[in-house]
Amino acid sequence: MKRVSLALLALAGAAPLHAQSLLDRSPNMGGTWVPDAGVVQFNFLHRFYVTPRPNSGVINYPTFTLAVGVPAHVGLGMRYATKGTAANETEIYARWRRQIGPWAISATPAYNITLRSADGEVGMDWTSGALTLLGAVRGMSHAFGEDRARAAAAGGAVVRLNSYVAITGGFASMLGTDPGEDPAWSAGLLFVIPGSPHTFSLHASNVGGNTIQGSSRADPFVKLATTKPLYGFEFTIPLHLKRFSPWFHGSPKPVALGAPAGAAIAAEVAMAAVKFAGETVTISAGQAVRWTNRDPVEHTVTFDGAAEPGSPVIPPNGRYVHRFDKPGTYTYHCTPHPFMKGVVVVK
Ligand SMILES: [Cu+2]
Repeated sequence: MKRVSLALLALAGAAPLHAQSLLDRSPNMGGTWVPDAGVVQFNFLHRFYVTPRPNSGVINYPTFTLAVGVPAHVGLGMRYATKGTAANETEIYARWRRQIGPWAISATPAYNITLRSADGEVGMDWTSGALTLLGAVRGMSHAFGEDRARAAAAGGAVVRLNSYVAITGGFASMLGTDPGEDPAWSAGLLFVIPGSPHTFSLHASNVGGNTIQGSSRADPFVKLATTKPLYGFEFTIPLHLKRFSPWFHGSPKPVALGAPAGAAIAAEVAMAAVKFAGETVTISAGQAVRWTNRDPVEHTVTFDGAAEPGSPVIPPNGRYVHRFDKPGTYTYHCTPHPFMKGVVVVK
């Protein structure tokens, strides 16, 4: 449980590349994406084009993905594309992922309910510093509503400019293309929203519905409808199941951490709304500070430069007391949320 909760904290914090994020893949590739265990991932992908004047209108192509991470690096998911290869195209899938050094491989058996097709993908990616290269082979038992098994190949790249911004591109093609069947492509910018677990992409593509089949060739219906690519965005929302535990268990039990050792508590600091309330407190040597976690997520009190031993993970409704024996200025932060900062001045 502890390992799971630490993984959740990592996802909630500003450590985007440890968690699965949009910065791991190009818009038309599933990559080797598996949500961390105990996390429900909701991705909203929205593409559109605008019809010409005078009757300008926005034609929308949304794809929703709902996936849950279970132990052993497995994700179970469902995709729903309102205007995919077929109307209301629905695909269910499982994905298993394994990391070996810079390589990650994934196997994704899937079933396209709408097209009654057993689909699947084997994906692989390789990361070196800022660069991730992706490749995938796909198979489908009943491609695009026909009684015909087909295969496709896909590739892409992500270049991370820093921890928060990346550029990406990718392509996919059916193997043995039919006349008039064009490859799929996507290109865009990927962002981590700082201080949040959300990632965001702004991109262009010629694919309407992002299922295994839909993302394997240019969407012929899009091609009929417009000469331009679709523009769009994807937004990722990881929901940590643990956060909902108060719905089922009431308020978490109070937990007291640290050793008061008879010291007078001279200052109280609340941890609320992912901030240390009262950023600077001043006490005298030999006195103690008490931190109280009023957030539904875990925090820590971690001193910069190992000036003092820090706290263990402080659960919701947890308290931590620490006595300061030596005068000085002690700056600290929260490990999962490094943007949470505070100062204790000891006179
Ligand atoms: Cu925190």
